[in-house]
Amino acid sequence: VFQPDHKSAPSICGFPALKIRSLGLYPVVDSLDWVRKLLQWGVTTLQLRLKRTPDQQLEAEISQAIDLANCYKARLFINDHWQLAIKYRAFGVHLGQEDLEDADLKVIQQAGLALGISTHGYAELLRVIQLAPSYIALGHIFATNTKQMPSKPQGLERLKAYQALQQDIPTVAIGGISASKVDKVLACGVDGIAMVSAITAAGNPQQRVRQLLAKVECHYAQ
Ligand code: TZP
Ligand code: MG
Repeated sequence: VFQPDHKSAPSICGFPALKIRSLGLYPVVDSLDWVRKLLQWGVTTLQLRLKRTPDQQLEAEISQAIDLANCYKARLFINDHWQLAIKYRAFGVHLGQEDLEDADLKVIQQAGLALGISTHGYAELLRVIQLAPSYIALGHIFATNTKQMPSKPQGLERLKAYQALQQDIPTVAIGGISASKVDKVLACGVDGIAMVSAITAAGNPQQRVRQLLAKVECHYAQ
C-alpha cells in the first residue's frame, strides 16, 4: 500500500513495484508550522492531528500542509478530516474507532488514499484487521499526558502479542513513547513509532528528530 508518492512505480515486465512497508519515525503534530519544520528536518511520514483548530481555519491549514508534504513527497496522514484529505490529495487519512461509523472507507479507498486506524486492545484490533487498512496504530503503549485515555496502557508484552497476531498489515506503536523507550518498542517488531510530546516538547526538537530518525532508520535498514 505504501509508496513514496501517489503514482504507482511503472512496471515494464509485470514485476510488482517495490513498496515501503515501514512507516519509520511517525510524528503526530497539531499545526502547519510543525508539519513544515518536520519536513525540513527530513521526516518522511507524519500526521496532522488538528483537534483545537477553529473550523474556519481547518481547510486552509490542511490544504497547505498537504501541498507542502506533496512537494517533499512525504506521506502525510490527515487525522479525522477525510473529506478534506481527499479533496486536497493527501497521502492518507488516520481515523479513530469513533470515526469508523461516519467515515466512508470505500470513498477513501476509491480516492486512492492510504488509511490508518487506531486500536486500543485486542477486540478493536481483531475488528480493524477485517477492514484491511494500510496500517494499524496500537496504543497507548505507555502512560501519556497528550491525550486522555479511558483505557490502561497496553505495555510491551501486549504489543508483542498483537504483533504475533498478524503480519500482513503494518503496525505503528503510539502513546508515551519517549526517546529512551524507542529501542524497546522497536524490538517488539512494529513497523513505525508514532510520537507527539517526545518531539514537540523536546528542548531542541530538531536535534531530537535527527537522533530519532537516525535510530529508527538504522533499525529498519537492518
Ligand atoms: N493516541 C493514542 S496515545 C496518543 C494518541 C494521539 C497521544 C500520544 O502522545 P505522546 O505524547 O507521544 O504520548
Ligand atoms: Mg478521530
